[in-house]
Amino acid sequence: MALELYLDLFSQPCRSVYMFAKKNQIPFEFQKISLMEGEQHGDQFGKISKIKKVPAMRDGDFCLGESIPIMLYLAEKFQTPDFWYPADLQRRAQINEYLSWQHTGIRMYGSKMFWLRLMLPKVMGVEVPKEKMDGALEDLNNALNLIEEKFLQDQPFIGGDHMSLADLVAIVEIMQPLGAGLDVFDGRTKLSAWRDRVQAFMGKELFDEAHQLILGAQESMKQLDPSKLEHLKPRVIRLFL
Ligand SMILES: N[C@@H](CCC(=O)N[C@@H](CS)C(=O)NCC(=O)O)C(=O)O
Repeated sequence: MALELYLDLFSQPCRSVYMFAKKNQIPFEFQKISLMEGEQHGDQFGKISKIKKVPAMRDGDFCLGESIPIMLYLAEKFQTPDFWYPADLQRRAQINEYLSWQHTGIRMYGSKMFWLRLMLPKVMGVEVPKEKMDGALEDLNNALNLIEEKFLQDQPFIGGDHMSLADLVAIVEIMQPLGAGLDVFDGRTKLSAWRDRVQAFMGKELFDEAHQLILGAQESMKQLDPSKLEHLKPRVIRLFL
């Protein structure tokens, strides 16, 4: 049975797993789980992901959730090049530092911006108080400053001289607010130059393909029937407002 990846490319961690597998020519079957339609709550998917979140992976009888362990599993199983997750003790530790920080350090701020700027006000008809938006923007900017000043410093990549898992995980998270029309690269020359290096390394075709859904969200959401998102409303409001 082919290795299966359960993904929705609206999701940041799904995009990193998707691009990692594609870039490393790892054979897999793409199993689409639509978050907007609540497919992650289904019983069938519950057998694949104990936490009912994407990304998830099935390799034979073995199932795994969480993007980082999935990519590390794929890296080991398919012996991907060392630079993704270097064997060198201190370089690996630096990459681990970013991979541990990002969950709470930036991912949630990128998601929050997507929901506060686009989904809640423009799709679900929920008013977002100005102070909530201002606070979210400040959190996101602080996280981006930290990436530029502390993680990147004057290195070409977060992982040092070469692209690594840390850079892949970072780029998909930093791209998320663009889906809601917020250009986080505007005025950030260091971050923009890094984005260009990551994009060139991954290949523009793969990069664009992986980000097509999120970058087209403002248009595609206009076609969506808002009543289909009612099931998400209470949780999103509790999380972000
Ligand atoms: N820490 C996890 C995050 C997984 C996660 O939160 N996935 C979200 C999409 S980005 C999800 O499946 N949400 C569905 C839900 O919470 O109902 C990872 O890196 O894989």
